[in-house]
Amino acid sequence: MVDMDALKSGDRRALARAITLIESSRPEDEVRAADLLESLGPTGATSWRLGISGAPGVGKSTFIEAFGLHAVEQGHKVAVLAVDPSSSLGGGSILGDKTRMERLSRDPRAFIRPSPSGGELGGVALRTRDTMMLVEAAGYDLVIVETVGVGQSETAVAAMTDMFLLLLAPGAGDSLQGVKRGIMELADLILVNKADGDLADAARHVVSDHRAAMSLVRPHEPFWTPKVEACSALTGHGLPEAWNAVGAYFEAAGDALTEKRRSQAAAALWGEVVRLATARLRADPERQALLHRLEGELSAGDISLRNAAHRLLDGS
Ligand SMILES: Nc1nc2c(ncn2[C@@H]2O[C@H](COP(=O)(O)OP(=O)(O)OP(=O)(O)O)[C@@H](O)[C@H]2O)c(=O)[nH]1
Ligand SMILES: [Mg+2]
Repeated sequence: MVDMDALKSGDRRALARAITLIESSRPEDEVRAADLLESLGPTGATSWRLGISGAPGVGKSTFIEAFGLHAVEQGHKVAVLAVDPSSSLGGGSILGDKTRMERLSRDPRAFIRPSPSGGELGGVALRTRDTMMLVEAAGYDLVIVETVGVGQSETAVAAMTDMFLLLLAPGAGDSLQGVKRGIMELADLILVNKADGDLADAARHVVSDHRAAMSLVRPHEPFWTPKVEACSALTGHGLPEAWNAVGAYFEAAGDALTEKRRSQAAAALWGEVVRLATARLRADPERQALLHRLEGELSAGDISLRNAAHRLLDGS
């Protein structure tokens, strides 16, 4: 059983137990997890939900540790969650290496949780979303959701957070061409990390290239023009400015945040309906037999794909 009072008073064991329940794929836990989430009531009224992405090695862990420690020094409670496409495929987890956030993970004002493993991206994202509600209920008011910049997961993270931060670093693979345009368009703040030592000059160039590129991108929030800044997670250079930029975003967002979250929740609801409906259809033996027949008709050219899809959905 999850002790709600303990969870709400910030008890880490109760929180960890609740997250384990949310992540469980046992059918009997589904109902308990749903009940638990409903008993939370609204969460996060004053929280900042920050998505962070960047290619492997740009310095996400180093940055989140330094940024997180800065935040707790300002009086915040910081939770770090992850959406990790590699762990969905049974590989390692980006937050598996808590060692790289050693100081933050030891800080009582911070809570770090690796990505739930297993399942497709949609399922992992849903569970991360639920976990976000739990950590908010437990009093964490800065929720950082990390993902690795390699695929679809950036979109999933941007769709569950208030602000999306893209980390770049000078060097191979991080040139303007290296970053997918679609991901840049999601960014509210681009930070060019490793602006220190020998890399400082190169970082400046990456900043000016991306400022030029971003000036051509249509802002996706009416209240905010995306910014590009340099920083060094290693030396701390530019971190207070990054913190201020995040603060400025939330100040500018004001009430618009409520509306943004509302439409994010609506989109997540439809996403979940699609996932559930697909799973139900796939599990239906009659549908499987029908699918088998339709496959034959499809390959013989007797039916169009769209008609086959309609029939599969209708079950006739
Ligand atoms: N010079 C310099 N090196 C940095 C900086 N931030 C991180 N690094 C180094 O870059 C390497 C990768 O840093 P991580 O923080 O592990 O990067 P990451 O993005 O979390 O990497 P993955 O978890 O593998 O995706 C490490 O050797 C860090 O010490 C920085 O600001 N300046
Ligand atoms: Mg990392």
